[in-house]
Amino acid sequence: MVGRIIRLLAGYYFVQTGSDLLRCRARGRLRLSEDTPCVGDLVEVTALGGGEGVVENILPRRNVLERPLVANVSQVIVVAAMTAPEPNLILVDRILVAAEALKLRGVIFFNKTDLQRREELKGMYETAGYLVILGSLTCGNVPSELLDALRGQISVLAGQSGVGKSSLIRRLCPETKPVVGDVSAKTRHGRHTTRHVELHYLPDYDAYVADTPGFSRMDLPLGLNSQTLAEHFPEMRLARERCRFGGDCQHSGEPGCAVHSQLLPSRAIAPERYKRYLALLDEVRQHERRRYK
Ligand SMILES: Nc1nc2c(ncn2[C@@H]2O[C@H](COP(=O)(O)OP(=O)(O)OP(=O)(O)O)[C@@H](O)[C@H]2O)c(=O)[nH]1
Ligand SMILES: [Mg+2]
Ligand SMILES: [Zn+2]
Repeated sequence: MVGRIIRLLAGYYFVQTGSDLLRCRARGRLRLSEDTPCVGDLVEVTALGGGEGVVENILPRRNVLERPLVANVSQVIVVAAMTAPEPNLILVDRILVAAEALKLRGVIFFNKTDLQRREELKGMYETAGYLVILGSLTCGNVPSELLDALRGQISVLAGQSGVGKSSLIRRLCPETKPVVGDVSAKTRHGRHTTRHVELHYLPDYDAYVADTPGFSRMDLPLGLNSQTLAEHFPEMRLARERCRFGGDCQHSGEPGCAVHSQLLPSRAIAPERYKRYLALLDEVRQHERRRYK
Protein backbone atom coordinates (compact mmCIF):
# COMPACT_ATOMS: atom_id res chain seq x y z
CA MET A 1 0.00 0.00 0.00
CA VAL A 2 1.17 3.53 -0.71
CA GLY A 3 0.41 6.45 1.58
CA ARG A 4 1.62 9.90 2.55
CA ILE A 5 3.32 10.75 5.84
CA ILE A 6 1.39 13.62 7.39
CA ARG A 7 2.86 13.78 10.87
CA LEU A 8 5.79 12.58 13.00
CA LEU A 9 5.13 12.07 16.65
CA ALA A 10 7.10 10.27 19.35
CA GLY A 11 8.88 8.04 16.84
CA TYR A 12 5.71 7.19 14.93
CA TYR A 13 4.95 8.07 11.34
CA PHE A 14 1.29 8.80 10.66
CA VAL A 15 0.53 7.70 7.13
CA GLN A 16 -2.60 8.72 5.24
CA THR A 17 -3.72 5.93 2.91
CA GLY A 18 -6.98 6.90 1.28
CA SER A 19 -9.34 7.73 4.10
CA ASP A 20 -7.36 5.71 6.67
CA LEU A 21 -4.63 6.99 8.92
CA LEU A 22 -2.05 4.37 9.95
CA ARG A 23 0.30 4.75 12.87
CA CYS A 24 3.58 3.29 11.69
CA ARG A 25 7.09 2.45 12.77
CA ALA A 26 9.80 2.55 10.14
CA ARG A 27 11.66 -0.61 9.11
CA GLY A 28 15.00 -0.74 10.87
CA ARG A 29 17.06 -0.17 7.73
CA LEU A 30 15.10 3.03 7.01
CA ARG A 31 15.85 4.36 10.46
CA LEU A 32 19.54 3.67 9.90
CA SER A 33 19.81 5.05 6.38
CA GLU A 34 20.70 8.66 5.69
CA ASP A 35 17.36 9.80 4.46
CA THR A 36 14.90 8.95 7.14
CA PRO A 37 11.25 9.40 6.19
CA CYS A 38 9.88 12.91 6.55
CA VAL A 39 6.50 14.60 6.43
CA GLY A 40 5.25 14.73 2.85
CA ASP A 41 6.97 11.52 1.77
CA LEU A 42 5.04 9.01 -0.26
CA VAL A 43 5.83 5.66 1.34
CA GLU A 44 5.07 1.99 0.92
CA VAL A 45 3.47 0.62 4.05
CA THR A 46 2.36 -2.75 5.31
CA ALA A 47 -0.75 -2.65 7.44
CA LEU A 48 -0.53 -4.71 10.61
CA GLY A 49 -4.17 -4.35 11.64
CA GLY A 50 -5.61 -2.24 14.41
CA GLY A 51 -4.61 1.00 12.66
CA GLU A 52 -0.91 0.12 12.92
CA GLY A 53 1.61 -0.36 10.14
CA VAL A 54 5.21 -0.41 9.03
CA VAL A 55 6.88 1.99 6.60
CA GLU A 56 8.82 -0.17 4.15
CA ASN A 57 10.14 2.26 1.57
CA ILE A 58 10.27 5.90 0.62
CA LEU A 59 9.25 6.67 -2.96
CA PRO A 60 11.47 9.11 -4.88
CA ARG A 61 11.04 12.71 -3.74
CA ARG A 62 10.30 15.63 -5.99
CA ASN A 63 11.94 18.02 -3.53
CA VAL A 64 12.53 18.59 0.17
CA LEU A 65 11.82 21.94 1.75
CA GLU A 66 14.07 22.62 4.71
CA ARG A 67 11.99 25.02 6.71
CA PRO A 68 9.49 23.60 7.35
CA LEU A 69 10.90 20.14 6.70
CA VAL A 70 8.40 18.78 4.17
CA ALA A 71 9.00 16.64 1.10
CA ASN A 72 7.21 16.87 -2.23
CA VAL A 73 5.88 20.38 -1.78
CA SER A 74 4.20 21.72 -4.90
CA GLN A 75 3.25 25.24 -3.94
CA VAL A 76 3.58 28.02 -1.41
CA ILE A 77 0.49 29.95 -0.39
CA VAL A 78 1.72 33.34 0.77
CA VAL A 79 -0.79 34.63 3.29
CA ALA A 80 -0.95 38.35 4.03
CA ALA A 81 -3.59 40.56 5.58
CA MET A 82 -5.23 43.57 3.97
CA THR A 83 -4.45 45.29 7.26
CA ALA A 84 -3.78 44.32 10.92
CA PRO A 85 -0.99 43.52 10.48
CA GLU A 86 -0.11 45.95 7.70
CA PRO A 87 1.12 43.79 4.80
CA ASN A 88 4.88 43.50 4.63
CA LEU A 89 5.14 43.37 0.85
CA ILE A 90 8.89 43.01 0.63
CA LEU A 91 8.47 39.90 2.78
CA VAL A 92 5.80 38.67 0.33
CA ASP A 93 8.29 39.29 -2.49
CA ARG A 94 11.06 37.45 -0.65
CA ILE A 95 8.82 34.42 -0.16
CA LEU A 96 7.88 34.51 -3.85
CA VAL A 97 11.55 34.75 -4.87
CA ALA A 98 12.32 31.74 -2.66
CA ALA A 99 9.40 29.84 -4.21
CA GLU A 100 10.65 30.67 -7.73
CA ALA A 101 14.14 29.50 -6.78
CA LEU A 102 12.69 26.16 -5.66
CA LYS A 103 10.48 26.00 -8.76
CA LEU A 104 7.37 26.00 -6.61
CA ARG A 105 4.18 27.70 -7.65
CA GLY A 106 3.42 30.82 -5.66
CA VAL A 107 -0.17 31.81 -4.80
CA ILE A 108 -1.09 34.84 -2.71
CA PHE A 109 -4.02 35.01 -0.33
CA PHE A 110 -4.89 38.43 1.07
CA ASN A 111 -7.05 37.87 4.13
CA LYS A 112 -9.15 40.21 6.29
CA THR A 113 -11.14 41.94 3.56
CA ASP A 114 -13.73 42.57 6.27
CA LEU A 115 -11.36 45.20 7.67
CA GLN A 116 -10.21 46.74 4.40
CA ARG A 117 -10.25 45.94 0.69
CA ARG A 118 -7.31 47.00 -1.45
CA GLU A 119 -7.69 46.01 -5.06
CA GLU A 120 -4.34 47.59 -5.94
CA LEU A 121 -2.55 44.83 -4.01
CA LYS A 122 -4.36 42.24 -6.07
CA GLY A 123 -3.51 44.05 -9.31
CA MET A 124 0.16 44.38 -8.42
CA TYR A 125 0.69 40.64 -8.07
CA GLU A 126 -1.68 39.61 -10.84
CA THR A 127 0.39 41.73 -13.20
CA ALA A 128 3.36 39.69 -12.03
CA GLY A 129 1.51 36.55 -13.13
CA TYR A 130 0.47 35.18 -9.76
CA LEU A 131 -2.91 33.89 -8.74
CA VAL A 132 -4.15 36.35 -6.12
CA ILE A 133 -7.13 35.59 -3.92
CA LEU A 134 -8.91 37.96 -1.55
CA GLY A 135 -11.12 36.89 1.31
CA SER A 136 -12.07 37.01 4.93
CA LEU A 137 -11.71 33.92 7.07
CA THR A 138 -13.78 35.30 9.93
CA CYS A 139 -16.59 36.92 7.89
CA GLY A 140 -16.87 34.69 4.86
CA ASN A 141 -16.31 31.28 3.34
CA VAL A 142 -12.91 30.04 2.30
CA PRO A 143 -12.82 31.43 -1.28
CA SER A 144 -13.59 28.79 -3.90
CA GLU A 145 -10.55 29.91 -5.96
CA LEU A 146 -8.37 29.06 -2.99
CA LEU A 147 -9.95 25.63 -2.65
CA ASP A 148 -9.43 25.07 -6.37
CA ALA A 149 -5.79 26.11 -6.03
CA LEU A 150 -5.26 23.59 -3.23
CA ARG A 151 -6.77 20.69 -5.14
CA GLY A 152 -4.36 17.79 -5.60
CA GLN A 153 -1.42 19.82 -4.27
CA ILE A 154 0.86 19.81 -1.26
CA SER A 155 0.80 23.40 -0.10
CA VAL A 156 2.77 25.23 2.56
CA LEU A 157 1.34 28.38 4.09
CA ALA A 158 3.86 31.14 4.75
CA GLY A 159 3.71 34.70 5.96
CA GLN A 160 3.83 37.20 8.77
CA SER A 161 2.46 36.45 12.19
CA GLY A 162 -1.21 37.23 12.71
CA VAL A 163 -2.32 37.13 9.08
CA GLY A 164 -4.59 34.10 9.45
CA LYS A 165 -2.58 31.02 8.43
CA SER A 166 -3.79 28.89 11.34
CA SER A 167 -7.28 30.32 10.91
CA LEU A 168 -7.24 29.03 7.34
CA ILE A 169 -6.19 25.56 8.50
CA ARG A 170 -8.96 25.63 11.08
CA ARG A 171 -11.52 26.60 8.45
CA LEU A 172 -10.28 23.91 6.07
CA CYS A 173 -10.23 21.12 8.66
CA PRO A 174 -12.58 22.03 11.50
CA GLU A 175 -11.89 18.70 13.23
CA THR A 176 -8.22 19.50 13.80
CA LYS A 177 -7.32 22.01 16.43
CA PRO A 178 -4.35 24.04 15.26
CA VAL A 179 -3.31 26.75 17.66
CA VAL A 180 -4.74 30.12 16.73
CA GLY A 181 -2.95 33.03 18.29
CA ASP A 182 -4.35 36.41 19.13
CA VAL A 183 -2.68 39.25 17.28
CA SER A 184 -3.59 41.74 19.98
CA ALA A 185 -2.03 39.66 22.75
CA LYS A 186 1.58 40.67 22.24
CA THR A 187 2.75 39.28 25.57
CA ARG A 188 5.25 36.49 25.44
CA HIS A 189 3.16 34.45 27.81
CA GLY A 190 -0.05 32.94 26.63
CA ARG A 191 0.72 33.58 23.00
CA HIS A 192 0.66 30.30 21.17
CA THR A 193 2.62 29.73 18.04
CA THR A 194 2.54 26.90 15.60
CA ARG A 195 5.53 24.60 16.18
CA HIS A 196 5.65 21.08 14.79
CA VAL A 197 5.17 20.32 11.08
CA GLU A 198 2.07 18.54 10.03
CA LEU A 199 0.19 18.10 6.78
CA HIS A 200 -3.55 18.53 7.07
CA TYR A 201 -5.39 16.29 4.64
CA LEU A 202 -8.50 17.55 2.84
CA PRO A 203 -10.13 14.40 1.47
CA ASP A 204 -12.66 16.31 -0.67
CA TYR A 205 -9.83 18.00 -2.55
CA ASP A 206 -7.12 15.34 -2.25
CA ALA A 207 -5.03 18.19 -0.87
CA TYR A 208 -2.43 18.50 1.84
CA VAL A 209 -1.72 21.78 3.60
CA ALA A 210 0.99 22.64 6.13
CA ASP A 211 0.82 25.55 8.54
CA THR A 212 4.05 27.32 9.55
CA PRO A 213 4.88 29.79 12.30
CA GLY A 214 4.78 33.41 11.23
CA PHE A 215 8.04 35.24 10.55
CA SER A 216 8.92 38.81 9.74
CA ARG A 217 12.31 38.49 8.15
CA MET A 218 13.75 36.07 5.69
CA ASP A 219 17.05 35.80 3.84
CA LEU A 220 17.09 35.49 0.10
CA PRO A 221 17.94 31.98 -1.11
CA LEU A 222 21.64 31.09 -1.16
CA GLY A 223 22.99 30.89 -4.65
CA LEU A 224 21.00 33.88 -5.82
CA ASN A 225 23.11 36.69 -7.30
CA SER A 226 22.61 40.11 -8.82
CA GLN A 227 22.59 38.53 -12.27
CA THR A 228 19.85 36.01 -11.52
CA LEU A 229 17.56 37.94 -9.16
CA ALA A 230 15.41 39.35 -11.99
CA GLU A 231 14.63 35.84 -13.22
CA HIS A 232 12.75 35.35 -9.98
CA PHE A 233 10.39 38.18 -10.87
CA PRO A 234 8.17 36.55 -13.52
CA GLU A 235 6.97 39.86 -14.96
CA MET A 236 10.56 40.87 -15.76
CA ARG A 237 11.59 37.71 -17.55
CA LEU A 238 10.64 38.94 -21.00
CA ALA A 239 12.92 41.96 -20.58
CA ARG A 240 15.92 39.67 -21.05
CA GLU A 241 15.54 39.58 -24.82
CA ARG A 242 14.58 43.22 -25.10
CA CYS A 243 17.23 44.96 -23.01
CA ARG A 244 20.28 46.18 -24.88
CA PHE A 245 22.52 44.12 -22.61
CA GLY A 246 20.18 41.13 -22.78
CA GLY A 247 20.66 38.66 -19.96
CA ASP A 248 23.42 40.83 -18.48
CA CYS A 249 21.05 43.71 -17.76
CA GLN A 250 20.18 44.03 -14.09
CA HIS A 251 17.40 46.51 -14.93
CA SER A 252 18.79 49.16 -12.63
CA GLY A 253 19.27 52.11 -14.95
CA GLU A 254 21.42 50.53 -17.69
CA PRO A 255 21.07 52.16 -21.13
CA GLY A 256 18.47 50.52 -23.35
CA CYS A 257 16.81 48.69 -20.49
CA ALA A 258 13.39 47.44 -21.55
CA VAL A 259 12.09 47.50 -17.99
CA HIS A 260 12.45 51.28 -18.11
CA SER A 261 11.50 51.89 -21.71
CA GLN A 262 8.68 49.37 -22.01
CA LEU A 263 7.58 47.41 -18.94
CA LEU A 264 7.19 50.29 -16.50
CA PRO A 265 5.45 52.69 -18.95
CA SER A 266 3.02 49.98 -20.05
CA ARG A 267 2.43 48.87 -16.44
CA ALA A 268 3.58 45.34 -17.24
CA ILE A 269 5.37 45.63 -13.92
CA ALA A 270 3.93 47.53 -10.97
CA PRO A 271 6.20 50.43 -9.95
CA GLU A 272 6.02 49.34 -6.28
CA ARG A 273 7.15 45.84 -7.15
CA TYR A 274 9.97 47.22 -9.24
CA LYS A 275 11.05 49.42 -6.32
CA ARG A 276 11.20 46.39 -4.07
CA TYR A 277 13.15 44.53 -6.75
CA LEU A 278 15.73 47.33 -6.61
CA ALA A 279 15.86 47.10 -2.81
CA LEU A 280 16.48 43.34 -3.00
CA LEU A 281 19.05 43.85 -5.77
CA ASP A 282 20.85 46.29 -3.53
CA GLU A 283 20.89 43.71 -0.75
CA VAL A 284 22.28 41.02 -3.06
CA ARG A 285 24.98 43.38 -4.35
CA GLN A 286 26.05 44.26 -0.82
CA HIS A 287 26.42 40.56 -0.03
CA GLU A 288 28.52 40.12 -3.13
CA ARG A 289 30.78 43.04 -2.24
CA ARG A 290 31.31 41.64 1.22
CA ARG A 291 32.14 38.24 -0.20
CA TYR A 292 34.75 39.61 -2.63
CA LYS A 293 36.51 41.75 -0.02
N1 LIG B 1 -10.80 40.68 11.16
C1 LIG B 1 -10.32 39.49 10.80
N2 LIG B 1 -9.55 38.80 11.66
C2 LIG B 1 -9.08 37.59 11.27
C3 LIG B 1 -9.37 37.06 10.00
N3 LIG B 1 -8.76 35.86 9.89
C4 LIG B 1 -8.11 35.66 11.06
N4 LIG B 1 -8.30 36.70 11.90
C5 LIG B 1 -7.76 36.86 13.26
O1 LIG B 1 -6.38 37.17 13.18
C6 LIG B 1 -5.70 36.66 14.33
C7 LIG B 1 -4.47 35.87 13.92
O2 LIG B 1 -4.88 34.72 13.23
P1 LIG B 1 -3.99 33.41 13.14
O3 LIG B 1 -4.72 32.45 12.26
O4 LIG B 1 -3.57 32.92 14.47
O5 LIG B 1 -2.70 33.98 12.39
P2 LIG B 1 -1.37 33.19 11.99
O6 LIG B 1 -1.02 33.65 10.61
O7 LIG B 1 -1.55 31.74 12.17
O8 LIG B 1 -0.31 33.79 13.01
P3 LIG B 1 1.04 33.07 13.57
O9 LIG B 1 0.69 31.67 13.98
O10 LIG B 1 1.49 33.94 14.68
O11 LIG B 1 2.00 33.09 12.41
C8 LIG B 1 -6.74 35.82 15.11
O12 LIG B 1 -7.24 36.61 16.16
C9 LIG B 1 -7.82 35.57 14.07
O13 LIG B 1 -9.08 35.40 14.66
C10 LIG B 1 -10.20 37.82 9.11
O14 LIG B 1 -10.51 37.44 7.99
N5 LIG B 1 -10.64 39.02 9.57
MG1 LIG C 1 -0.47 30.32 13.30
ZN1 LIG D 1 17.04 45.74 -18.37
